[in-house]
Parts: sequence; structure tokens; C-alpha cells
Amino acid sequence: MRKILIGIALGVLILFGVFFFMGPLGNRSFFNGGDSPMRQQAPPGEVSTPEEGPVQEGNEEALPIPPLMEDTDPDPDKTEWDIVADEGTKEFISGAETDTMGYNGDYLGPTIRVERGQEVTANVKNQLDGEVTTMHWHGLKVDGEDDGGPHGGIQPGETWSPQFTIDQPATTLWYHPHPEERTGYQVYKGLAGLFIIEDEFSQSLDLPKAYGENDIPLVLQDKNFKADGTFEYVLSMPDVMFGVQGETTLVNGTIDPYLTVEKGLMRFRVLNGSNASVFDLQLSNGEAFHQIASDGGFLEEPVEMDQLILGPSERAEILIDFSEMEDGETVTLETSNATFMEFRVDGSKENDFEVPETLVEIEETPVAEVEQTREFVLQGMGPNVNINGKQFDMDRIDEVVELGATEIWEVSNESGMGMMGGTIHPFHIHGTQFQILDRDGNAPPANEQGWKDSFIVQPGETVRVIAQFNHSGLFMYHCHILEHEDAGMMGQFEVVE
Ligand SMILES: [Cu+2]
Repeated sequence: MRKILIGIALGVLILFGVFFFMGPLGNRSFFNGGDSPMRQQAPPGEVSTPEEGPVQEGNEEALPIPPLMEDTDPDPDKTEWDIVADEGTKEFISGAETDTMGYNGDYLGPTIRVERGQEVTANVKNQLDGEVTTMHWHGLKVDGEDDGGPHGGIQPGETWSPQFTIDQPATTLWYHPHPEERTGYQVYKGLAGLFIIEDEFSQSLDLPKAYGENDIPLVLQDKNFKADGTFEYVLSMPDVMFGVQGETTLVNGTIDPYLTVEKGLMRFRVLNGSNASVFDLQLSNGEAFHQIASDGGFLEEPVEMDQLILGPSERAEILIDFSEMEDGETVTLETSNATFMEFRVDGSKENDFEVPETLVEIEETPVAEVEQTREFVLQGMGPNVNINGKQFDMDRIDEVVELGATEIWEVSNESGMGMMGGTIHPFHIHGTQFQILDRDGNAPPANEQGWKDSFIVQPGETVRVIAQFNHSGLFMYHCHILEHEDAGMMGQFEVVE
């Protein structure tokens, strides 16, 4: 109660502060940065001589591809990974070294690639300086004890070794820390990686599937670089309200990189790995592309679009067709107010992949089997963000779900309504992949008609999802604006027999 009262007082102060400094807000959540000139050039810093100033021209660096996670188990039915969370440094802007965190490296982590049916042993070592961390496999269907939520704290110097079996369709998930009140900080510093599941279907598909060649991981993030070319995790007043949104975009940890692409169809696995920003992705030439997979697997058929909206933690696999472009021609992946990267067509490398007519059959989770409907109301602002009037408490289980149950979860966003036009909240449920039934009573868009584990809830909107809970244990549901999650916009449910 005291925490909430202090929160309310703080919230009022922040509201006034924000209004004073920023003027009308409302839609800041839809932007991934201000309108300041980005990335062309870092502001002059004092860190080096004029000849070697921290200057970053666009499209200087080739897109780095995260290496694949090493599998130390020779048994093809099993896989074992050694993952070390550690401190590091990285020069995002030449001449300016930034303190970072990474898995098995300075920033981000290797891409995990695993096959359905494989038995996993993951050895996660915490080598961070005095920071407790956890390892959450976002979107993975495993028991609560393997899920790596806030209860799964790994103390500095310790190793956590969960074992589980991969039992879900091919898809692109990700992994990141989930410690209480520190998730935003640790992810911002660089702790995150992709987690790809393959299965018989994905391996048989006539689509680009050479990792790093025509099947490209794209981890999208945004950061606020300081005048000296480094970044830090410091929460300004708008950050507390809307989460940390940066003015500089990174793809796989690099500012404005380029990628040489085949003259043909290329596949991209896109993760919105930002702390808080929603990205409305499009191509600078306005051409359409196809989404083939959502958070939890392939869609029933490719969805043609010229803009892809991805909220924090959402993933999409997309196919971009470069076959009509000339050798050397370029096109940019951008949002309505920022650029992410450039594609450069190499006419000497052609492929004749085609967008498939259909992909998989997705069985509809039967509404007739629903035993319970639960309501989750997202409320409050800034430090007061909460769900159903409650802020996260490690010692309180908010919902108890029966193992195997099918339920409808109805999530509505009343947060900040009336005062400022509201804020969006991306909602994530652990331990399951679900289907979106409707948004304000209307069918979801075609690219949301597959398996999902996170979804945007617009101000004033109500989204209903149908989920089956086939893993037992303690799980989280929360807003994936990490600053909201850390502030307490999170609850716990226990799945029991
Ligand atoms: Cu939120």
C-alpha cells in the first residue's frame, strides 16, 4: 500500500514534469525515437581526437550474424549448451567504448537452433558483477521450474542447469533475463538472443533456410547514445512513463548496417528486442513482403503486407523478394521515423525460391472446451502501472489454473485513459502459445491468426486470447515494456494438477 501511495505521488509529479517538458504526449509510444537526426553522425564528444571522433556514417558495417550456439552433446537426440552471462564492452560508435552485457560475448548472444524432440541441457552461468540474473526462454513451452522467471535467480558465480524437451512446432523464439526489477537494465545492456526451433515441416519447406546466408536473423533494438558515443541505462521521466525508447536503432547490435542479399527471395527472422518501442516496419521502396510465421510458428498461409507492426518481444518471419531488383540496387528497412538497415542486391547470386501458397494447418483451439474466462485490466501509469489493481509481488500467486485447462484470457487496457489518451501495453503470457480470438470483438488481422505469446493492447482496447495450459508450475504474465514489467505490471499464475 505504501509503495502504491508513494507511486501515486511520484506519478503525479512525473505527469506534470512530462507535460512541462514534452507537451502533448499520447502517441509517443508509437514512435521509436524523437525526430532528431539519427545515426548519420554522433554528436561531437571529448573522447578522442578530431581525426578519430566518434562518428558513425550510415551503412558502414556489414550486418553481423550471431554465431550458432555450440552443442556440446554428440548425441543427435540431445543438445547441451554452455551459456555465460557476462559484462563486456563494445564500440557501437567508433572510438567510444560502452559497457555492455552479453551471452558468450560482449553484446547479445549466440542463436540457439534446436530440433523438435531434442532433450536440452542448458548450463547458464552468471558471471555478472554483483547482479542476480535469470534465463527465460521466451515462448518456450516448458514447466515453470525451467521457465526462468523472477523466481529462478542465478546468483553471481553460480550456474543453473535446467533440462527440458522441445515439444512445439518450428518457430523463432528468444531468450533473455527476467530478474525482478532488473529486466529492463539487463536487456538494455545486451542480454538477449534468438532461439530457433526446427521440425520436420520447416526442414521440408522449399524456402531459404541457410542460416546467415538466405535465412537471416534480425534483432531490432533502439538505444539512446550520449554525446560521447556511449549509452547507459538511466531512466528519464518519459522512460518511466513509456519505457526506454531510443533515438538510434541497432540491428544485431550494429548501427545502420548493410546486408548483401541474393537476387531472389530472402527470409528474415525479425525480433523486436527493444525495451519499449513498437516498430512499424516497411521497405523504403514501398514494396510488399510476406509474413510466414508469428511468435509461435508458421501461419496457415503467407500474409502479404507493406507494413509489419511488431511490439516489444514479438517475432515475425518474413520473406522479401529481391528478384525484380537490379544488381547493386539498394532498399532500406525502416519505420515511419527511423532506418534500421540497408539491403544491397548482388546480381551474381540468384535464387528461384517462391512464396508458398500455403504453409501449415493450425487447429483452432475449441472455445467449447473453455472452462474459465479470466479478466486482466491493465491500469495506471508510470510507477503505478498494474494489472487488476495489483503490482507484482513475488509472494502472491494471482491466478491458479488447472493443468490441461483451456481458458480465455481477456486483456483490456485502461491504462492512463482519459488523462493522456493512454499508452499501449504489449502483453506476454509465459508457458503457453495461444490464439487471439478477437480485438474489441473483431477478428484479429491475418498475421495474428497463428500462434502467439505476446500481443499489443491499444489504449481502450480489449483483446481475448484462448490458451491451453499443458505445463505445470509457476509462470508470469506481464507487460513487455520492460520498464513497466520492472515497475510491477506483472502477475503470477500457477498451473496445478
Ligand atoms: Cu506496459
